[in-house]
Amino acid sequence: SRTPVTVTVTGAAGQIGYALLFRIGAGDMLGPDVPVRLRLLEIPQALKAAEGTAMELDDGAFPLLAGVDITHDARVAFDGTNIALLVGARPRGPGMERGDLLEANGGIFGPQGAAIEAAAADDVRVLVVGNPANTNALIAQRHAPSVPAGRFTAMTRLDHNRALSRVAGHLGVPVADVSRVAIWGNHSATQYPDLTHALVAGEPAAARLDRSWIEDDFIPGVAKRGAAIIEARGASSAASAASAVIDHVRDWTLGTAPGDWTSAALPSDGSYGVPEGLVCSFPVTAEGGEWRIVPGLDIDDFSRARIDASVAELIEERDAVAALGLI
Ligand code: NAX
Repeated sequence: SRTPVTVTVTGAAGQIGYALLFRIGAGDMLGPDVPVRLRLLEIPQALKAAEGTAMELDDGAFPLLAGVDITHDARVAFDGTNIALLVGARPRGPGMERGDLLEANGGIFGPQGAAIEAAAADDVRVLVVGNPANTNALIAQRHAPSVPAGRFTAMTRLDHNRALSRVAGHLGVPVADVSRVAIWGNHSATQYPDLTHALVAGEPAAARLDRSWIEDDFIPGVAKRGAAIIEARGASSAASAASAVIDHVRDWTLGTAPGDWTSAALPSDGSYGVPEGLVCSFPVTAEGGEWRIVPGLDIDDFSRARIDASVAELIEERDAVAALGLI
């Protein structure tokens, strides 16, 4: 039997953790032949709740689950880890300014990046879910200089999946018929969900979509979907976010479908005019365990302005954390 893959989940006692851990245990993330050892990182006040979740994982009797360790020490949590899912973050509290939020999260993601640098396996792959996800990923990446920068990613797969589903619902087609949608920029309200290159059953989607639907319904509907979920459910997206984590890591490790792409935020190589190093969402493919930004797409004026606006926000966040000495 194979050596288990070590997967670290931070914020494991939170609501995304609760949905995510059982999907991992069931083998949905790495495939049905890959045993997994889980490491749960939580803050001391939440360790007891994490232990409760671990008891339920035991009760799942998952054949692929080789063990569950729980700790509040990042060095222990990331020791030998192959896949690090950074879900736990500091939420914005009442009266908290954006600078306070960035600083509080810098205090989490800087040390976690340093612990990954010091302790993780050579092949470590990192996905940041905790918000502000792109900039938290940038902070962690800068604290792990010997890990290839491209191993640090932030999650825009939930936004991508929301976009796929919204197009499919609008046109009355199965989700599987929709391909080549893209999320550009920041995982925030400035993100740009792009249908310019989208296909429906292999044909250009644009031919079947009104410009006004795209601009007045689709784009704001995807960008504000998180708020709509909170309004309806009384809590932020959790199971859908966990499902997007599963999709992101599965595609990263096993590869994207031929002819299609997905979306992920990763350090820019300068593609599409996005400043190098900025953790920005792009259309991407994965092969051999590495993401590649889809090259050579035509960017029209509307898309250019939307991408630039979201990138400008990422630059502001980067400059703010630099000014705070967090990177
Ligand atoms: P919860 O508040 O339910 O859980 C967060 C957990 O993180 C808590 O149990 C807390 O104790 C823990 N935590 C806090 N600081 C920690 C630290 N330093 N080390 C380890 N654990 C720590 O939030 P949940 O709904 O699970 O959401 C988690 C994060 O995902 C939030 O930042 C949220 O904004 C973000 N999201 C990101 C999404 C994305 O698409 N990128 C979508 C879903 C979600 O909103």
